[in-house]
Amino acid sequence: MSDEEEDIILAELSDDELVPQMHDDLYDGLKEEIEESVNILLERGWTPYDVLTKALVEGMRIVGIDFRDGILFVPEVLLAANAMKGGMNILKPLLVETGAPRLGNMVIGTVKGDIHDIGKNLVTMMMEGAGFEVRDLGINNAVENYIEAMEEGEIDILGMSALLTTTMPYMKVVIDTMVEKGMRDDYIVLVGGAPLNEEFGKAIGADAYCRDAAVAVETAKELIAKKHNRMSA
Ligand code: B1M
Repeated sequence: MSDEEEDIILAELSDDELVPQMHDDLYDGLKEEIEESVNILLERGWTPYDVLTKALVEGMRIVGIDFRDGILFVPEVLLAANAMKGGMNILKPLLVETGAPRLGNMVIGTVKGDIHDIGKNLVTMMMEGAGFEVRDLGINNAVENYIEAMEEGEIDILGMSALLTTTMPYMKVVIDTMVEKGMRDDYIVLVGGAPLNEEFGKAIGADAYCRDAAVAVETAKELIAKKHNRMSA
């Protein structure tokens, strides 16, 4: 860190200065600074969603570009992820806080071989905030974990996340197993993660591919409403 950077007083920056500073701090894995800045933006009246998307998610997008280009490596990206999680922990209760009626139950997890969980955690928060009850299975989930969790509770939606081109095909393993067990039609299956697209979602037999957490919420609401209409028809 340069001397100049050490002198920065975050609270004295305008919003237009603070947000790029947060992108830098995330890049540098500075968890405490990220937490302080998140609190500053909230105190200034920013919505938790705006802080999340404009400051944190955008910062992580920049990290992703330099990771791809070999400028950042795993240890640095882990620090960035840790800083991001610090910010997300402050936002979580605010995003989850809801007077919304219960809309349905979801099980979500990152697939086998994959340990990326920031996107999944974000989807979990937004779904909870929208009124869904979410059971988060964490990372690296074999098909058995998903099946067991669905069989254990009154689950409406299965959500799967994958961030690697090598792990995304595992989603099809889970869906095929659901078909084999005759349980596929009982659930709404939503998939997401940076390397996926709509075509892939269709090809593996998911109900929908969700580009981001907000789309996941909208899609879940829409498909749950359709399911209820079908059941009451
Ligand atoms: Co990884 N990594 N990583 N990584 N990592 C990517 C994914 C990569 C694209 C980076 C790059 O090269 N540009 C690349 C994948 C390349 C590919 O497959 N084509 C990659 C690689 C190669 C790897 C390793 C193999 C690196 C190595 O070891 N050499 C390794 C693999 C480990 C493993 O999983 N087995 C690895 C490791 C890691 C870290 C551990 C260092 C860390 C993860 C920390 C953590 O998650 N706790 C990490 C990170 C942070 C990233 C990047 C930089 C950021 C991912 C992220 O958190 N994004 C990522 C680059 C990128 O994605 N551009 C990269 C922010 C998050 C909010 O977005 O996860 O996309 P995202 O989630 C979004 C949507 O996708 C969607 O909604 C979310 C919110 O809007 N969504 C869903 C996600 N899941 C959903 C589920 C749903 C619905 C929507 O269900 C209904």
